[in-house]
Amino acid sequence: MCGIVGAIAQRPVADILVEGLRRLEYRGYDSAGLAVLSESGKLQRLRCLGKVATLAEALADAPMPGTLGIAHTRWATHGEPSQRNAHPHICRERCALVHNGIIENHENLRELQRDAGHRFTSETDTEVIIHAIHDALEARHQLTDAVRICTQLLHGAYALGVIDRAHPECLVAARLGSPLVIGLGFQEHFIASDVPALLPVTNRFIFLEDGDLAELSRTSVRIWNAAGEEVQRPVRTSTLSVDATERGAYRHFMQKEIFEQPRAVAETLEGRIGTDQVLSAAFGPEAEALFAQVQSVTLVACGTSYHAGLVAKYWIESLAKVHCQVEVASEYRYRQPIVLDQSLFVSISQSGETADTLAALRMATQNGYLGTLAICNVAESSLVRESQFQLLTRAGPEIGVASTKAFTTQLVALLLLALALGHQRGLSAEREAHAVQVLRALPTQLERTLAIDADIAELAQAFVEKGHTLFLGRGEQHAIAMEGALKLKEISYIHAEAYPAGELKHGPLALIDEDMPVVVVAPNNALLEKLKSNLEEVRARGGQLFVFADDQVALQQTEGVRVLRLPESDDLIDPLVFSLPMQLLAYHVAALKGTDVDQPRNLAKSVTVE
Ligand code: HGA
Repeated sequence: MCGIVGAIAQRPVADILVEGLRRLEYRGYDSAGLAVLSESGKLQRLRCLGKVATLAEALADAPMPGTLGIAHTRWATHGEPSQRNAHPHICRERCALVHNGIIENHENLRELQRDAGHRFTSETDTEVIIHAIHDALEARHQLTDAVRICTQLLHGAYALGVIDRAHPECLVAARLGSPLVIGLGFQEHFIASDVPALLPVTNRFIFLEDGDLAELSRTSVRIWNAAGEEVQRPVRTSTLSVDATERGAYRHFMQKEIFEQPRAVAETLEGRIGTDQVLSAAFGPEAEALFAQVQSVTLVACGTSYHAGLVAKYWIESLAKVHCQVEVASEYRYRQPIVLDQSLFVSISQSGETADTLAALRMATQNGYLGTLAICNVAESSLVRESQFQLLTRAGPEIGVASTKAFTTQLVALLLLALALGHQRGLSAEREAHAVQVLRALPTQLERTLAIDADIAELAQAFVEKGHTLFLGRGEQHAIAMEGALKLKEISYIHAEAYPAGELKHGPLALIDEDMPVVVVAPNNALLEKLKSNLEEVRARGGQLFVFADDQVALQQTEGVRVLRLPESDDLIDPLVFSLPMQLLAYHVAALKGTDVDQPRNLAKSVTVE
């Protein structure tokens, strides 16, 4: 959340900064701004309410020449989205700052600074940072030292980019709890919240660690760790192409990402399954020994990743016969959970920077877990670095705020985990071999399932005018119903709730009428007959049913019951297969409504704040 870009170069940087923001816009898009130091040493600043495109237009009207600058796209936490709250924040026309994170002691600092004569121009928590840096600069500290002194005053989370009129050769960055990378060019250096921002200018990156402070000039990069020691961090070359973050011929990133799923799933499986078994070494060389000891699993995540965890509970219990609990990270981190003996802690996150999930992992490392495993889409993320074991999903960059391919690749990773645990705990060789075969065919199965797209585009008409929708499923499909409801809420703004179908009669049935479409996830499995009875209960009360079923399900399309057929698939992978129509339904409803599919209101991706 919130995107930061900074550049120190031999060439004008304003356009590089704005292009970087455009590529980070998935992180926040309520306002945007940049500050550039002019050749004459003046701080120029431009800030706009709204999206980066508005900023780009304003910049075209009033160019900002200069070779040192910082920029920001905001997802407000403190203070409404407005021009005055947009970053960069400036103190006395001298120094400027962009910030991602939350300063928890901002009220105390604000009071002290006000008493000391500072005038506040925003309601943000961020503004105290630039005043503190200013005061250290006025006390004759160099910019890097001033930022160091300031960070010692801060409680909370931050990624910072700072420039100062008196230091035209210097861009300073710092991070604690929010991500920040350095991009290395030839006689030019950059900072950004995420790699894609800088792909047009470099493919060489340094990933800052928590507590790091960095000083960038045109020709050098120096980094100090949390203990103040100068350190060398490894330089990594990104294999991402600039195109990987482009929309191509698709109308929206979300649509592109839905259709990328067969490939993303195939890549996530690559090298991780053998002829007839899961290759446990894919989790790390010592994973096999660890899995042999596991007696219980705790899965912790937020949002869509949490839904992936809910599905995995069924797999882990049935395949590995291991106790499994699934927790929402923002709740778990503030509980005093009982950790069972020989318990494995598994965190799930697309970005690996999700603040609550990261905090839960940090708590878990103190709580006597047998081991920690991260399932994540970003190799260099904090979650991956701080976990003992990792299994990377290989979804590629996901730009649409509503997660799609990150979710299905998480499901694949979790199914691999369930099988690897099962392998150590008596899962029969035949069952494992069968699962591996099914997984191998999964990308093709998903490809075939996507052929339902045109039917769903037509079906979406029935939802556009509705204000509420109910999603039903049983067993692991309840989690898929939850994910379907979440997708619809996120991008179409239609209220949607998911229930285990058996719970209908305990309350939600009261809501049913012809204005409340009911979406049902109905694969041909052991619970189908029970589910059918629940559908009768809806029909008997005039509810409109939209049932996603596979070819083998004996269900008639009748008045009030619309049946959408998916190609028959194995029970094991049904949660993956049935995720696709849920995503497509939300997508087409939102596209018909004309909402901002990729950047829905009030939301942002990569939730790096609490
Ligand atoms: N707290 C700052 C930055 C917000 C942020 O990082 N969001 O993800 C603000 O509200 O401006």
